[in-house]
Amino acid sequence: METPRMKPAEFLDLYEQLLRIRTLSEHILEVYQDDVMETPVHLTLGQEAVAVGVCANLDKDDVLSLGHRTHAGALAKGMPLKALVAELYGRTTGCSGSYGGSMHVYDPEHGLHGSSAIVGGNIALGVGAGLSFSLQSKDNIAVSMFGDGACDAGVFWESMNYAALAKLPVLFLLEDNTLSNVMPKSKHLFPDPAAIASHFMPTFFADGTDVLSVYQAANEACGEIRRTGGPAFLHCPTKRWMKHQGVEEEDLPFIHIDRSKDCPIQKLERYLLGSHLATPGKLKEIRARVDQALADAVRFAKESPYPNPEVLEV
Ligand SMILES: Cc1ncc(C[n+]2csc(CCOP(=O)(O)OP(=O)(O)O)c2C)c(N)n1
Ligand SMILES: [Mg+2]
Repeated sequence: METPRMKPAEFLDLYEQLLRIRTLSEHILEVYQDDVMETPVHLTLGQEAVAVGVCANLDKDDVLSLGHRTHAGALAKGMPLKALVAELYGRTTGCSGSYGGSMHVYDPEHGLHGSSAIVGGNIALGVGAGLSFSLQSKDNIAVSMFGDGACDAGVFWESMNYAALAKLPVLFLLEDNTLSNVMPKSKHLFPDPAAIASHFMPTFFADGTDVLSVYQAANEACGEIRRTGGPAFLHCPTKRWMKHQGVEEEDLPFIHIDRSKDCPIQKLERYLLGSHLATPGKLKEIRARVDQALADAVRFAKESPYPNPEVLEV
């Protein structure tokens, strides 16, 4: 892989973003059993690199369309941590005013126009955003981010067909953790979506556990979309560390995870230290900043009000 051409500060920013998402997951693991978050959670533990590597190539006005597994994408696209944490705690200051929870996050200011728990549904919403950009002659990109399970849905194939026909600036981002809930890909998906996509749009591939690999591939894919105005496909195999939903570790016998080798954060740490882009002291400083930001966000959430039941009266 070609090493991305970035300034040292940009490498460190990727590190901080990965850590911010991971630290939130770890907080959820700590408190979830206490019933303080009345929302199902689909954690992004181990999968952080896909969203971070792609979003580092996007502008604020570019759109990211998310499914049910939202935390990494929302934060990487720029949603303030406080807004997401308050939403998880069910407070009115949350990104969806407490009505959405983990699966329905909303922050149009940062290109997050709502996420969908209908598997595959958000892919078409991303295409709609791409159509809107195209009709307005804007050179923005819409990213539809989805899992291998969503590739089983007709809407996935229809969306790619339409985006290619109408030449829309859409990045189809496959975050492939090889699982649809507990079902392995070999049992739920026959074709290789990237191989088929490659017949009608430029197709890219990245190691989804390596943020630099994702950054580089997304950089090329986004460059292609901005140059041609048409769609591209990016396939990122990754690993899900937790069960599909909730806070228990994955224990499917056919899933093998090495928490050091497969960890996007440790991978980047090794690269930063090995190439002298950061010192251990600098990384420690970033970790402290991220911990403080999470503590502030949790305090903000806990001090925020729950919704007033009267708002539900018609
Ligand atoms: C249309 C539809 N069918 C089924 C479900 C139930 N469901 C929720 S998540 C999920 C698996 C999705 O797998 P994938 O798209 O690979 O995403 P991942 O959870 O792996 O991130 C399923 C089947 C749903 N929410 N919507
Ligand atoms: Mg999956």
